[in-house]
Amino acid sequence: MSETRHNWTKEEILAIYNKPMMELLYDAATIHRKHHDPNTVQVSTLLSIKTGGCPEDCGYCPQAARYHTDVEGNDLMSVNQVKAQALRAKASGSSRVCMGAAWRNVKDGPEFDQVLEMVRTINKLDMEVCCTLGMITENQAHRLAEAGLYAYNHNLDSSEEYYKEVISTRGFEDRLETIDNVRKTNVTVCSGGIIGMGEAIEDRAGMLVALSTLNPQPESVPINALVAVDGTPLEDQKPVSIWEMVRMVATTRVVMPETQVRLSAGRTQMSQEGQTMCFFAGANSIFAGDKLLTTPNPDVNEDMKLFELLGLNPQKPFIKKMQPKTVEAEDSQYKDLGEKPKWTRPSHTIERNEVKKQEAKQVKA
Ligand code: SAM
Ligand code: DTB
Ligand code: SF4
Repeated sequence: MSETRHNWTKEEILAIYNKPMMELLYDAATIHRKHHDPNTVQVSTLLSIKTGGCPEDCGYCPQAARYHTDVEGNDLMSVNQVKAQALRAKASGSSRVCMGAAWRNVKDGPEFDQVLEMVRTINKLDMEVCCTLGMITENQAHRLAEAGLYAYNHNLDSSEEYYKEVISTRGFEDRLETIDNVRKTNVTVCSGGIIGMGEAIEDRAGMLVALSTLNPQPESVPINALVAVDGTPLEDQKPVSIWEMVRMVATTRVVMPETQVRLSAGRTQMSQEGQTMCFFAGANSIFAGDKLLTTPNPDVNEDMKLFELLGLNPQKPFIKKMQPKTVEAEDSQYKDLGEKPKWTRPSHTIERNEVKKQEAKQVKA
């Protein structure tokens, strides 16, 4: 029987990851169908509500201002623009809209108020609403919850050790604290990471230890394959093989039996057969739409053809949890505190990030 455990060790997780493929697939698929309908896949649409110009140095990210990438920055979208996009997403079969902002953390003030209004607007369209806005305080988490937020995405990205090789401007501990702040509300937690950044298999296992030992475990775990974007410090990383992706998905499924495992960035590099193996291994969610935040994603029509071919059905909204009620701004219990939280800034040197920053300065000069 696959009971949810919160005491997985790195050794145990490595042993699962390294099982002979047929055994790993069989175990993961068996656990998957005990906890989920294997023919249902949840579909989310991403919307970049504030693009580029981010002060962080995340080595994988095309939106970091310090690197020279082709991303065009945009100010915060209007509530009406967001509503129009959400309606399009709903018409194309998505049950959730995930709004991403290229921010280090949320700042109280008019822009956050506008995001809260976006959350209220989408919840009223009877869609699940997710946000990924960087670090948030407990009060900000409560304000999002009151607006009707269904999920908050905040990735650990890698193991605590490898995280330091990729990002120097924000700390792993702060990521955990944000997840903890979300947990103090009724908003569900979406947290996962990226493979293919040059990390060891031990780091993948380390990330899964950090996620699976959270109690409760995240309701949703995105597994991203790095999209290596020109100009970022990770531009030259080799694409991860489909076998690694399948192993990562299957291992995630085994250690987090109840979570929604999301096959996230990197699907354009995967064949339909490869994605099918990931679904068999326990992935039961995808991001649909021709764009992720700034990079390409498979065509929606192609995704829907694959669903038809495989007999997969998109999940309806609010199957796992009731729709949150929206509290209007004027009735809110939680005030704008004008908080100035002190999130840590480790500031160690990551050689490849420095090199890319210097190169970008020369291009811009
Ligand atoms: N700025 C916020 C933050 O970092 O929390 C929210 C947006 S951020 C783009 C959300 C997540 O997207 C990151 O944590 C990372 O896991 C993923 N991501 C960003 N760039 C990626 C890339 N090139 N390939 C794969 N995943 C990526
Ligand atoms: C997640 O884990 N992956 C999504 C979502 N959460 C926000 C973002 C992927 C971004 C890929 C790079 C880009 O398109 O900018
Ligand atoms: Fe900024 Fe988020 Fe990109 Fe890091 S991942 S540079 S915090 S947008």
